[in-house]
Amino acid sequence: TYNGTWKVDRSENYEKFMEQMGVNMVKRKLAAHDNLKITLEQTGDKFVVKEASSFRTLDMEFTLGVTFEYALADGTMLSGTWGMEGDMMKGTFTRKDNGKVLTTTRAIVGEELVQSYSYDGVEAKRIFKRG
Ligand code: MYR
Repeated sequence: TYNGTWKVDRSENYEKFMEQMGVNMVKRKLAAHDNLKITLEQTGDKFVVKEASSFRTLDMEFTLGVTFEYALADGTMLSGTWGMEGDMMKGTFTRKDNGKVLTTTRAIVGEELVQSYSYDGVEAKRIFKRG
C-alpha cells in the first residue's frame, strides 16, 4: 500500500531533470534540498494527497484514470492522469505551456517509495522513506 507519509531521502539525476524542465539554477539548488514530504491516502480509485516542502504545502485529490490539473512549484501547469499497472502507479502528464509530456511512476521497493520522472529524454528518481 502507498498509504502513509513519505519523506524524500535521496534523489538521482534530479538536478539534470529540473534543468531539462527549464528550472533556473537558483531554484534547482533550493529544490535539491526541498525536504519534500508526501502523504498518500487511497480509498478505492481515489487518492488524497498532501504535499509539503520548503516551497509550499498543497492538498489535492485525484481519481485513477481521471484527468486533473497540477501546478508545479514554479507555476508550470500539468494536465494528466495517474493509473495503476499491477502494483505500480503510472502517471502521464502534459505541460500546458509547451505540450511536452512528463511521465512518472511510483513503486514500493522494499521499505521505500521510488518515484521516477521522465521528461524530454531525461530521467530522474526520488526515493522516499516512511516518516
Ligand atoms: C501527486 O500524486 O503527488 C500529485 C500529482 C503529481 C503529478 C506529476 C508530478 C510530476 C512532478 C515533477 C517535478 C518536476 C520538478 C521540475
